[in-house]
Amino acid sequence: MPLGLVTAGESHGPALVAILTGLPAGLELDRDAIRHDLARRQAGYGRSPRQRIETDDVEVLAGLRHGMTLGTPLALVVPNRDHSNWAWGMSPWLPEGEPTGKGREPVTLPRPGHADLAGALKYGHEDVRNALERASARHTASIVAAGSVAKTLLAAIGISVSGAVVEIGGAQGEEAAREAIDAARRDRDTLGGVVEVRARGVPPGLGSYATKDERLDARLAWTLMGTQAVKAVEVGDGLAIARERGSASHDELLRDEGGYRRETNRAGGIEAGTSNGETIVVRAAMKPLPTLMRPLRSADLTTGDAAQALVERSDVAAVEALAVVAEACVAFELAAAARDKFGGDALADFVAAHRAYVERIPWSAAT
Ligand code: EPS
Repeated sequence: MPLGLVTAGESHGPALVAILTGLPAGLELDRDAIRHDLARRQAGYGRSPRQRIETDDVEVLAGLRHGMTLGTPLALVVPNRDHSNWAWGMSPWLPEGEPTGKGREPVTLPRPGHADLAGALKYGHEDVRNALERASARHTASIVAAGSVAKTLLAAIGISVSGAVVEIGGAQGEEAAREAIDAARRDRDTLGGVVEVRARGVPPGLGSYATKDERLDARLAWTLMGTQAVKAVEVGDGLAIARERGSASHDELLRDEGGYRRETNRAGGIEAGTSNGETIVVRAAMKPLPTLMRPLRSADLTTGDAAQALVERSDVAAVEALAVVAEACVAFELAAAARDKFGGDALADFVAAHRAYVERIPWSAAT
């Protein structure tokens, strides 16, 4: 059974849900580690006042007993605390009683850059809210919960994954980034940015050149591009080496008693869709958030009249959150690729297969 993930949940609905399949039995999960990752995703300068309402936590409904995975589907739930303010507006069933709280009025002013218009047209929604609720980056809380579990599985075979901010609105370094966010907030504007994820301890041979579906770089690009607001993905020095010669852009192979090694890592740890034993390095670029306090031009969905786009409570920048989300995405795909390589419906078998493999090949993890 390959490692799989299905998520569900609307931004202001009762909860977000993640169901993981194919997790080996016998993996000990740490509730605090998942909580820690959920809190990391919520932190960051420039987030919306929504984050003062939410204190994300995880509930487990299935697949775990006394902290140990059972080898059965693992069902995770992250409740939306803000739902209490939207209980009528986002009621799963036809609500009873007088309309009350948020979400009563239909939204008909699509925001440029958001899912609003495409979603309303595609699905025939007259209330844009029916599209924007699921498209919301709130969804990433369920991805982070699943990614946290994936990181625990990877840790069992010595792989660690961490995400970091590279730049926000073109500004590098924390102080410059804060200033850029403050300036954008003053101008009632938003910012995007770039994040980087590094995975250490990945042995050669995860993924494969055999088919497109198996290529590890394709899987990482898929999961990162599938994340809200991401518009570009880069593996290693992908963009820079497109302008250089081959002699300057490939990582030469050296061999010592530890096995093969490279002095450079311009390939970002992946050659021909297969991990090569170096640290995996991927970057994702995020567009500026489309909910603007000084809205762009739009046209009303019902009347067709020119209007300004919807103005809602929103973040100024969520690049720090993306660093945590991208880490979770990469961790999940690496865990899936490791599960493909090492099998193991029981954790001990997964670990033993990894050990036998790394003993067979001339490679040792960098220290
Ligand atoms: C989001 C809009 C904002 C963000 C939200 C993503 O939500 P709200 O409209 O409720 O203020 O806060 O992100 C989260 C709630 C979160 O937990 O990350 C959007 O439109 O994508």
